[in-house]
Amino acid sequence: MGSLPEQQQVVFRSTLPDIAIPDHLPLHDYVFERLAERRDRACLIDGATGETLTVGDVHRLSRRVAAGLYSLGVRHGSTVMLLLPNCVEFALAFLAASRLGAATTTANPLHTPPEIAKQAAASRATLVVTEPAFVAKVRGLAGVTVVATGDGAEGCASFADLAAADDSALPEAPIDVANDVVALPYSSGTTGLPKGVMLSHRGLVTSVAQLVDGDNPNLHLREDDVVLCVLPMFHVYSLHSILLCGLRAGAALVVMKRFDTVKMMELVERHGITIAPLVPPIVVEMAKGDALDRHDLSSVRMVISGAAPMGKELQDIIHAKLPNAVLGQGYGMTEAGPVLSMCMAFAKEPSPVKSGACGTVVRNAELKIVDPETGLCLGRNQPGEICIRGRQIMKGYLDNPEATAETVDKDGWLHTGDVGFVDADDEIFIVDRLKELIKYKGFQVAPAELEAMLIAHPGIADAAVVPMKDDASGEVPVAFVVPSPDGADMTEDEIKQYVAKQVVFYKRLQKVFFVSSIPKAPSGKILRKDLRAKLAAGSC
Ligand code: 4UW
Repeated sequence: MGSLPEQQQVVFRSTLPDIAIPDHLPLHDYVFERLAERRDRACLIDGATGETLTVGDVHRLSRRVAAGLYSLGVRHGSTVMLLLPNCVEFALAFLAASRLGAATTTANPLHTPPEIAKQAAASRATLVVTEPAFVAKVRGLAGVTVVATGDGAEGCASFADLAAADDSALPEAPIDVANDVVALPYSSGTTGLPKGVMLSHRGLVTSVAQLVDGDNPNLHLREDDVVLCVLPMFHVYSLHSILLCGLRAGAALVVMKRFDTVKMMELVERHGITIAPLVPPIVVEMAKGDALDRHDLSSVRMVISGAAPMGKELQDIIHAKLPNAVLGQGYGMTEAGPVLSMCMAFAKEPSPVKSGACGTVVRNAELKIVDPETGLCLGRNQPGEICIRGRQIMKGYLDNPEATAETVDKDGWLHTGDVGFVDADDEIFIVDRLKELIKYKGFQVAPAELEAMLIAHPGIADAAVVPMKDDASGEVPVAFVVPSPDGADMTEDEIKQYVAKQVVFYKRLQKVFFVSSIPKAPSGKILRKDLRAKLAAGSC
């Protein structure tokens, strides 16, 4: 990837000064740095039972779980897979793996067995922690130890036993903070299939610090804050900005297993939740109906949205319904470590922001906007590809140097595949996406994965999958399919079923259009923009 001499670059920085960020602490030591003074404060609250673990409990239990995982063979450099809905055990297992110098790869427990098997194999996971309900999905994985939470499951190690392990002889792992991977989420990035995103201890420490550390933190979480944890921890937004930022700031987290509007509002009332990190589809749900009016949500002082676009109209509706709360957006991407920008109205000393903006670049980072055609840097108010540089970005994709080089250039700039601009007040607006990615309620759908599946069908000669706008979900995947001679009488339903059987619900095709050819560039690249334009024009 070409780049300009540094002096020709227009680089945007945070409006806040840089801060000192620890570069020697492993992630678990960093989040527990103030353990001594916080030992008795509430840390993780189970939303269903109200059971509360203090900071001291979480620290102690994560050490014991580490000892338990060690006894099951997890070592420095191993990979552990968490296949869990939101639960306290998720946090304990993540911190325990970090302590051992092992990486955690997170997966949606609703994924199908083939999807899980692919990620387990690619990430070289040797141990999976899951709930009894999902044990059947991982029984077939060769050479993988399965740990079950709750009441346990036959043939599995029990999480309760791990949490009771003797940690007195737990060896100190020789963690190299700059290089050892602590989290290995999967993301398709700008193109292709899902890939393991290597986030190091130092990278994640940097990204958390960029939000919550310093005298005037960009995301001001306080020790007396109660943070709603309804977004799935297996996604980097929740893992980073709820779990890790919450732990670092010493706030309490209310862990909710699955989303339900009314239950969520009940929890807000019961626990006096002050911080609500959400995604636009949940905000849409809240804006609908009168549930918001029937509950007292006056404790909420901050509503954070991210992972998908939230327009000005929606932001204005919620603002009118929750006048006590500051509402704003953050912008993240798994590969960016993950946060690129955060709303400045969330800072300790806030500045005013505009509806529809997704924040200002975080501290200790550089952001530029590049013309995708020429590679030249653009100035304010000119839309182009958003690029970010800093210690927080990923080390690279696991076992995939080519894809890494396509995403992070030789000067260290990560090219997001998002189109946006920076306005006169340093606020970032995202206006389009160059990359293939489809986002269903903030979840990633990689077109390449569905296209490979479609092309493997004997009745299909060629296929392309693109996003279609959808009010409830943001975007949904739809396919353009060229039938082969064998597939002349195939129906839309047959194709939808064929895909649905193999994938998690949000990757299901919502529509199939039969076409005689797929538009392609001379290089063979699918002209997705043409297909998206066709959809938008309703000419399919
Ligand atoms: N507006 C428009 C946004 C926005 C957006 C993301 O699944 P990934 O890889 O990652 C994420 C991470 C989101 C996130 C993490 C931590 C955080 O604090 C925060 O803000 C509160 C958000 O979504 O998908 C990355 C892609 O998702 C789109 C964009 O295309 C990006 O490249 N995206 N945030 N506010 N689009």
